[in-house]
Amino acid sequence: MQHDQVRQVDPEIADALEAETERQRDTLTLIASENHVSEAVMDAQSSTLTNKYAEGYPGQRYYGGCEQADVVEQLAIDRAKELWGAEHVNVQPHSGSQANMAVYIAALEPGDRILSLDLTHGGHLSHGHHANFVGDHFEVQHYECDDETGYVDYEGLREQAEQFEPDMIVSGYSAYPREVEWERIQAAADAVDALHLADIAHITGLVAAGEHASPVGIADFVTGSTHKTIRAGRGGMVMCGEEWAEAVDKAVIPGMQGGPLMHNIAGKAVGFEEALTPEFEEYAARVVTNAEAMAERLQERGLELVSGGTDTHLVLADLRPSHPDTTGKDVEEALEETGIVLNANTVPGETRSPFNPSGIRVGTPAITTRGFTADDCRTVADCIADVVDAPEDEAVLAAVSETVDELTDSHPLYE
Ligand code: DSN
Repeated sequence: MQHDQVRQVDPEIADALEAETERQRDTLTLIASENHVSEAVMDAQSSTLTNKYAEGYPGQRYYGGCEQADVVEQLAIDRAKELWGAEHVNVQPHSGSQANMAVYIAALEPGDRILSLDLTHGGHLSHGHHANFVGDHFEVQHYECDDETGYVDYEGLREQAEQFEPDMIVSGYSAYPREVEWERIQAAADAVDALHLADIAHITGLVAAGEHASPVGIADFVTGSTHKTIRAGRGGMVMCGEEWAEAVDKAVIPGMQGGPLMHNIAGKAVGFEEALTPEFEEYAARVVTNAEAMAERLQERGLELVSGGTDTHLVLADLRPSHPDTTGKDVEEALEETGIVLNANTVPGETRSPFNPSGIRVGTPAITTRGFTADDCRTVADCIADVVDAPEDEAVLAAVSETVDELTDSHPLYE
């Protein structure tokens, strides 16, 4: 991918952009939150809509000249409604975290209580971590996954909700390999009269394609990012019932944002159009079967997986039982040398620091976009296992690097 226009003005940035495309081509993106959007989505994101201010909503803007902005945003909304079956959708949040922020602004008062999954068990910063503004502005307690099973401790969550009496329970996770039981969380919320926010950032595409149960129509609010498994333009969105529509829209603007990023909303609309096709359903199904193949092979190679497998797009391996002296960071860094890019991750019952945790998180959305099959994923799992076994062995790293080259050559990207 050439950046000739940029090059004429700014060769340093052109070099970096071209090198980034090369990096994505020549490496395997296994970061579970990343994907490779289509050139159509990127085309929309680099359109003249980047110039346009469009505060307000379609048909009700504070600025003139919003005719095309209205067309684009309305299409994004309509397509999102079709994909997820929501009554009301706001596509303006700049990210998934800001989508969550909009819900807190719409539904809570400072000091209200939030019950959410602990970050080290697979939660997210924006769910109330003490280092995030949410932890500062609200009283937050965390529920956990069961250390033994790796599944959300739904019973513990229910008991904690009864004691803590939260105003909101947050579900939906960043490093959770299993299907979330939305109804059980809703029942815990109903029992204490709490609102329920389901953050499906990681699994938007799986939910849209019916590969994961949907919380829409169960939880009061459903938030997501739009560039992960759904593979659309970068950003976030909020879905809710009509009763919350006005409060959510007001929370987004004027509550927390000014002008929407209309070029990104165009990218969301284009990606949503792509996701409404049968091809996308096939893609989402393959994301899951590829993750299952990866999980199976990693287990055959002696790695212990949190929850013993996966129902989703990601696998979380706990290195402690099989490789007590190897950390997630050791593996992340060694794999990066070979061209495999994933992230070290905390695991339930974490005993190390979040900067050098005990696990690795492996996701299949991006390699599935490149056309990887289940067999390819087993090969990738072997590469990972080889490096976990010998992260400092140069011969092993060289052999894995060669396999990565073969895999990237046979699955070209952005030709
Ligand atoms: N950074 C994303 C992830 O990797 O899960 C979440 O925001």
